[in-house]
Amino acid sequence: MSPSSVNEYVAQPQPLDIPFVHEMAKITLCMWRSGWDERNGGNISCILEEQEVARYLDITQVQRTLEPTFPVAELAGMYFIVTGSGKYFKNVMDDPESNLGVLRVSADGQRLEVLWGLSNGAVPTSELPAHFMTHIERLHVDPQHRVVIHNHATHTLAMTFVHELDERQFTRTLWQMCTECIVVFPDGIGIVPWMIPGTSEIGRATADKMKQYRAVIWPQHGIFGTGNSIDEAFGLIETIEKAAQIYMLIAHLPLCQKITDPQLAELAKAFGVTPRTGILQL
Ligand code: 2HA
Ligand code: ZN
Repeated sequence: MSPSSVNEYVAQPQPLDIPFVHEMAKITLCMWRSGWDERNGGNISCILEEQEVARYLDITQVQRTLEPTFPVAELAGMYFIVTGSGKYFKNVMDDPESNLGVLRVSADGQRLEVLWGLSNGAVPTSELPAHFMTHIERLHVDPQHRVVIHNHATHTLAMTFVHELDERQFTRTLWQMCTECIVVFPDGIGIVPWMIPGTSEIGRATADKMKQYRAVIWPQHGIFGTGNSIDEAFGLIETIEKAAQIYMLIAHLPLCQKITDPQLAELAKAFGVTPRTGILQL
């Protein structure tokens, strides 16, 4: 008998062979290496298509269910990959199954069904209220919305100690720091007051800002960025963080020149973007 006639083995995909798992492992490692996700800092959630999930996982097998403490009915039937609560971003690449989870919101919108990962009783990120409420609001604005990323971007956090927390002033300062900023986030950035993390209250406040903004700053804590892909949400945070870094490098020095508001308006026009009104002083 040849080996092929007895071979009934069906290869199971290794976690890192699953594209949406690999992408999460790659971005969490990248964010940890950037120094923005110390210890268990930061969390990510991405909307997945059912077809995409069903290609790699048995979507008929619910491992366990969780009861959210906030409303998720609008997300009924949707699939997500999320980071786990208390998990360290530096460890995701080596053990995706312990540090990430694939969830489905139950058809009645009352429960979360764990389909894969979050092994050994792990639970989704403590910031799930902010993530899920943000997904709901961003989907209203943009049906292509998919990703929410939270991290503790160093200079963005530092800037919230020394810059006034007025959204317009903060946005204008960021736009002035790097030429590309106004092109990348012409809608500006939202800021919520300092609040206790992990609560439905900060989740609601963040999601309310997300009706208008794709990025929201939590003073003395970090940032939330959203987008249609991990690249887009991460790119938005990277751009804001770069501007904040420049600010923290120059704010205490005498300036010899800067990008003027008329130049910023001209730039926006050249790139075909419309800056949020009332920010540039023209
Ligand atoms: O636990 O960043 O905001 C991770 C966090 C909480
Ligand atoms: Zn945080």
